[in-house]
Amino acid sequence: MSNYDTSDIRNLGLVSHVGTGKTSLADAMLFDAGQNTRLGKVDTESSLMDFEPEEVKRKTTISSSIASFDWKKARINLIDTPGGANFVADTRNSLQGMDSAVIVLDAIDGLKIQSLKLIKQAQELELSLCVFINKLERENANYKTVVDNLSTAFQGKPVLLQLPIGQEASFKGIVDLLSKKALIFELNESGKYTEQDIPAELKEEAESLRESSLESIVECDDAILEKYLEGADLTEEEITTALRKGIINKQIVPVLFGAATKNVGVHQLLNFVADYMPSPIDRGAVKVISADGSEQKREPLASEPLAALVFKTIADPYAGQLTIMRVFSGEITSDSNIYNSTKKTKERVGQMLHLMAKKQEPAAKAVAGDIVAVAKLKDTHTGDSFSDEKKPAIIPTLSQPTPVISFAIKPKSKGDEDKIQSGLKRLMEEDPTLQVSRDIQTKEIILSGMGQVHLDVAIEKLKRKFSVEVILETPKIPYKETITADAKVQGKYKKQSGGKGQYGDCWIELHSIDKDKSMEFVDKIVGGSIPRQYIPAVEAGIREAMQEGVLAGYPTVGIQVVVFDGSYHPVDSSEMAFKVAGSMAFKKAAAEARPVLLEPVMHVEITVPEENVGDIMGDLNSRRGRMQGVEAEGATQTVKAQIPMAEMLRYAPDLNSMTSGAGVFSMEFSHYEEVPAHLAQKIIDESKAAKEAAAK
Ligand SMILES: Nc1nc2c(ncn2[C@@H]2O[C@H](COP(=O)(O)OP(=O)(O)OP(=O)(O)O)[C@@H](O)[C@H]2O)c(=O)[nH]1
Ligand SMILES: [Mg+2]
Repeated sequence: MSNYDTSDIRNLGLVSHVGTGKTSLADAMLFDAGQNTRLGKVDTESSLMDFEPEEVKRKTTISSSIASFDWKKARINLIDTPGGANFVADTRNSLQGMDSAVIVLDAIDGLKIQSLKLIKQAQELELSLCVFINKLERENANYKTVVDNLSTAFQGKPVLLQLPIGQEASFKGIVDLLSKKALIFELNESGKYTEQDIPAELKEEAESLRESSLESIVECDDAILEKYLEGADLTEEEITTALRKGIINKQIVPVLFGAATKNVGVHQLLNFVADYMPSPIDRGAVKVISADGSEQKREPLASEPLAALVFKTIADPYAGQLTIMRVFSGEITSDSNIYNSTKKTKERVGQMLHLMAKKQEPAAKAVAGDIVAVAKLKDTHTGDSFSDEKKPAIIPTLSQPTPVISFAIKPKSKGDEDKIQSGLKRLMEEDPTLQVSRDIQTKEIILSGMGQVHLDVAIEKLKRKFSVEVILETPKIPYKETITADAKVQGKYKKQSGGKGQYGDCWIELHSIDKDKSMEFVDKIVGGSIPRQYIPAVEAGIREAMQEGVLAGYPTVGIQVVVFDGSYHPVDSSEMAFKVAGSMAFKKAAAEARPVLLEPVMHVEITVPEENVGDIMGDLNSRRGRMQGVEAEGATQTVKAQIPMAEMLRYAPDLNSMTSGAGVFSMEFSHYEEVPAHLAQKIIDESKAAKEAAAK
């Protein structure tokens, strides 16, 4: 266990779309830092970071891993995140533990949609970013194209700090533009290299790149810029200062190069992280919402009140739950009590832990800015905040993405229903995008998630961790409902016949808002027409009613509800009565507001041999597909389209037969759209019929 201060900590993430080499890079960093005796590899199932059986089997990261280790004077908390769209919630949550991230791209494909989305979120969280262009030694590497496409993706300016020496089979190493040295690597796995002069054929290019990078760097510091413009020579220290400043205030996105599986550029990346990436001190204060709703700041100091955020939970059937948190301010010692300000409960923490992938190491305490784990908390989940009980505060979190695919599930052996429910409950604690519900019409257990792979993994975990086997039945389309017009109605619940009665009365207006939002509640009650204490009950009644939409029983979204008037009775009014009134009002209003059915539309990419493209496009038409473009890559073409999920449920076997097994496709959720009227009626009728059948 090493001794370090907040200013030594680097909370660093590896973030980007699937398969670019994030885990390979993490493994190489751990090897170089002496944390592993050999270079762990995803391909040979020896990765330290992808250790869960479901990850090993698929050779892809499913759940982020954390490794804390020392590099020179820095203490690095490395977070390797999944790139797959199925597991994006875990990546997004993990961003909240980081101060900086390396966007790992490969030199073949460069940026892809999922990386662009993640870059956007990282920028919203004000993380400092750099780019690592990986796989330079691989066939078809073309780093120049990748670099050319970077500029529009970032708020900051991409600035090259290195230049590759050769690429594909002729890749030899990198030029460090600032020190003007060529690093020629052995390209085995040792990471060994020799420092040489820049090769003659690269000298000119390196010199002009250095000049333009330097110009971007000096712009980050006015005094140094002035000196530079006057033509004076800059010291190494001045360049370092300006670069560090530019990274911390997000003006600059440095670009570095390497090949993770060959251990090229990894040592240099670690040095770069230690020297330039922000510590929690550089990142500055975190914004918290205090108990009275006001925004406050908490500096990353031991002397500040505690503010910590749980960004990950791991369910273990034997060891219990492992809670992973980022301490933003204050500190936590082992064997103490802490206050969960989200749940308003106290938790007892035992031994504080640091993580090394699968292993846990004891830590005496968590200093401000650190990432730590604790075991066996009772009632704490991902997204919860810990704070000083006397100064309760909550750290705002990113919203969770909503599930896009649902399957009915059945136990393999009868009588396992309870075991399924309790196992799923534990899995949902580690993964908030996994949802379990009952089909209101058919009473089946419905498991919802971010994609087929997500649910397959959940079922494998259920078997491995909780020894219960289930079968995925027919997929269900997660339709939603929304409104297309405004409505203004009264919801009045009155029962006054002898004894204490019931009285709740509210007037509400519905307005349509963005379909990505579920509901916005606006309280415009003035003069106490509804007493303050009953307004949350009105809201609760409305929210409950929204869960079962008026058209076909699907959740209603995209609605602003304004409560603007009402009345009460001094004796008969109760929370219960106002809840019923809210629910009545909503049902009436939604029916009047021209409700419509929404369906999920998927972004689909289908790669097929050239001769099949005609058939594929014809078929997409019959599936209500909207073409987005076709890209040729050698003898194959990739068709991109938006297609309603309902039309894609049996696509895999159909594509197989259209292309004699040569075609592949991937799909991810894109957005919700209104179901065409003639199809909507059929869905509504089916839902009614199912409901009636279940009621019999
Ligand atoms: N040739 C070559 N292959 C690499 C390099 N780095 C990674 N790979 C390979 O790329 C594939 C994906 O690597 P991973 O490290 O699992 O990629 P990832 O970004 O963690 O992927 P996800 O976790 O699925 O998002 C594996 O087959 C690696 O062996 C590299 O520098 N050169
Ligand atoms: Mg990975």
